Amino acid sequence: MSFQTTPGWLAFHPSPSQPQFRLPPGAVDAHCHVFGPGAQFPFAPERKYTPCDASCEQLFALRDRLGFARNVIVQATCHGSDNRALVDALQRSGGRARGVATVKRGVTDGELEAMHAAGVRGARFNFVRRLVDFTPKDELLEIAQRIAPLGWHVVVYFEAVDLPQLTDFFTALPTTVVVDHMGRPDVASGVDGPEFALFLALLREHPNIWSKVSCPERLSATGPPARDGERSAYRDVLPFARRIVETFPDRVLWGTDWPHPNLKDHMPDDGLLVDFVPHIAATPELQRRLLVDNPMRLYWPEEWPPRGD
Ligand code: 0GY
Repeated sequence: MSFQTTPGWLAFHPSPSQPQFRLPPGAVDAHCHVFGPGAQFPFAPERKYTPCDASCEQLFALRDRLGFARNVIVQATCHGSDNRALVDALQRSGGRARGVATVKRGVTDGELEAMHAAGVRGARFNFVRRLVDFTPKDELLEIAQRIAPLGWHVVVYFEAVDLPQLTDFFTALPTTVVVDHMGRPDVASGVDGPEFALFLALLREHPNIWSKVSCPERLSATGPPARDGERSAYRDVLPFARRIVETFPDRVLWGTDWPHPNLKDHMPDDGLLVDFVPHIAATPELQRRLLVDNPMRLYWPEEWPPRGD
């Protein structure tokens, strides 16, 4: 099947630069996607956008170029709850990728077990209205109860403005809960503003809730580097990510978000995104927790901590 991309769709960067920041050995890109290829893995009829193809081979080439050891591949909404492209990518990764799927109420135990065997370790609940239709909370809670015995966690994606009405649901979930992209704060409202305070309070009061400190390119108003060759970018997002990393160093994850769906203004250079990391995690210790210890503990617990023999 061939697909026409959404008008204005920006394709991922064709030749990302080599990061200046050297990732610690074993670093995990804990938020990235595969799209199709559509001819092999058709996009879902209920999707809200049609992306360009972005295959697992291209993702693994980026992993190697940037210096990551592993990936966590997150099911994108353009594939709905058809996880075949995700599972195929996990199976082709040689054990170097784990996944977060989208599942619906009708999923069978056998399907969950097959996904687990392929490397799925979480289910994603999406509350961003431009991306998905509404799913009733009782259905999501039921799914969370089904996946909990497998040791999976729940990944949630929402806009900061919706947090007040979602908090009761998040705090009732029986698993670890990972929030995508810092709960998408409006960075113009300030790192000490009431909206971000609510998110910090959620993390402080609920030790099972983690945050990805990813996607400065999505959250920034100041944007990418002003001139060619400058590597410092997305300065307005820095204080938000830094606050979370320094306050909750054992519950943070980072990922590229390749291939960067739905960006309208610019497509980031993934090398520059990696160079953002030492600005939000300033010490080797914080960098190691963010990029290695935390994702390994969550996604490869059988290998973590490593045995010292
Ligand atoms: C992201 C962000 C977006 C899209 C999706 O699954 C998706 O379609 O997550 C977005 O448009 O903000 O994390 O990739």
